[in-house]
Amino acid sequence: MSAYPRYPSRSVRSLNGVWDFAFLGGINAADINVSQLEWNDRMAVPAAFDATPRYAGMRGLAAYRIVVDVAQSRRMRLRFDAVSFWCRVFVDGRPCGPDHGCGYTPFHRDFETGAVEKCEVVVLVDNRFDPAAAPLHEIYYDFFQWGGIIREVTLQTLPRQFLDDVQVRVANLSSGEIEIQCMGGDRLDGSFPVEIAIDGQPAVAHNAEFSQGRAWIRTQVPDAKTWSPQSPCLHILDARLGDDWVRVRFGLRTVSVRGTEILLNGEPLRLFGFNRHEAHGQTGPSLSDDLHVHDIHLLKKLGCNFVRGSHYPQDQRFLDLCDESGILVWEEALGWQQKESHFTRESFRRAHDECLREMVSASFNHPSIIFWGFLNEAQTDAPAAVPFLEDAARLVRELDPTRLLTFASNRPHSDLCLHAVDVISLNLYPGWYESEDVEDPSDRILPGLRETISALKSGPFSDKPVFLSEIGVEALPGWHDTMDGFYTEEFQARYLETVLREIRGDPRWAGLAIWHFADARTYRGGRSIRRPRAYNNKGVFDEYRRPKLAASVLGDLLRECTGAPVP
Ligand code: ADA
Repeated sequence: MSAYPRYPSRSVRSLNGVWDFAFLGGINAADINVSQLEWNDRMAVPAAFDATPRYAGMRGLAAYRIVVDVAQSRRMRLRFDAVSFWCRVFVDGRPCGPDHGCGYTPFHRDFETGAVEKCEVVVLVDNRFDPAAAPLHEIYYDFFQWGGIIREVTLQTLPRQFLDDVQVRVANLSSGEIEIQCMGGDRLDGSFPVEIAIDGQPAVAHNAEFSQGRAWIRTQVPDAKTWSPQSPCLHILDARLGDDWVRVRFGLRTVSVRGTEILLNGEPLRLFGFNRHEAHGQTGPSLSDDLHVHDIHLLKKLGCNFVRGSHYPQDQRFLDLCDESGILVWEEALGWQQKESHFTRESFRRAHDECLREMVSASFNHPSIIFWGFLNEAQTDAPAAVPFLEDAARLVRELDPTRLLTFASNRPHSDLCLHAVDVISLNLYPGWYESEDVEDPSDRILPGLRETISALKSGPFSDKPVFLSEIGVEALPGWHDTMDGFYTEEFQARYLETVLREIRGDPRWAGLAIWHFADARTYRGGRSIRRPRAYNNKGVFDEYRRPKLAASVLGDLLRECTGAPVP
């Protein structure tokens, strides 16, 4: 269960476990009567059903079922941390709320109980690519998209009056003053007393004026401690409204830009780390707590201070661990190389906006997150991209003006959208792609990096930070060869060492995120012709986190870059 928010006054139960299951295949949800399904199998929740041997690689409609104990005549809340790609929730045979079509964001569905003690919950889940049902999922993405209830499910009993969310912003870092945004359930309106207690200190009652469901409270954090990678101090805030009590964890830190520098708590900071897919060789997208902890340990052991959650909203449990470990995070909406045609499709815009809203709402209080991102390598040199990206940027800044905005561009010289973000981020692969014409692509690495940064130094964005958001090469696990060429672990180690030394030595780069942390399953079928093993093998670990040569040689260099202590 994610560490925060907590609801001490509500009954909150985890529904993780083994549910009834039925794979329905090519049928459409509209043709299903959930009361007449034959439950002929069982499936773990959370898990991807198509990561299990029986349903490996199968796409279609699936159904999950659980009978839950409920309080009589109460409002219940089902919270799903992620269901991929698309789902429709039923309670006692009746649809409960709208369909949900983004496979990586938390959402909830509420229902009222009558004079009953149990309710049947059925969830229809579909992992087929369907631009109408799941506009953000595309078959051409270079990462496998699994299906199922892939993150945890909880069931809450709500009080009559409740707080939907509590967001904490830093008002003044040096004094420890914070601004708390309370979101009242059912768009609370009017004046209500809200008690605020911080770190177990005596509660202070505030007369909160709710307008359209929101109220703002300013207060001081007693014994305020700043959050930083070196000292990831966290504070606990309790907010009580009537019978409801919400507990959130937050960190006091600010992130900003000053010319070409990124500042954390007013001090220049350079970022060095990895891109990480939330995927594992055994479980696919559903990582247990121990696997998340394992990855954090490896990131810290390598001396990283940064991780990009590519290319979708992250599991809240991983973000909790980043908060506790002082690893800075780039979290982004689901997307990969969106085309110009996406930007004029209303269904895509609606889905993209919803993904941004759900991501920011779920992750707001994580001090580790310093960047919001979206539209990885989208066609942002197309004219239609400009208004789309500007609108998305405006939405994110409305939702959260406290963090920096960026997107990973692979077209630095033609991009039309770089003006809309705070940090210019570039995915570059010199000496890997487009090197078919040479026998030793290594000669392309430094010229490729230097030409790009030089052009930006003199261009219209010479006053913005530039971050190398992706760079890397494939290494097949265990492959060594006297020629040390492509796909050998030696070539990858040498390539990354060259890149890391270059970025470390040129302060015009705000840092880099290596592509990527661990090998991750990608295309099935014809598209995998470009991906040996049907994996993206650019990890410095394989998909089971077994280290390649690069993982053994980069630690000292990364620690020199971040100042992290030797483990
Ligand atoms: C792109 C993309 C990554 C991955 C990478 C690669 O930069 O953002 O998801 O596909 O290329 O391995 O080529």
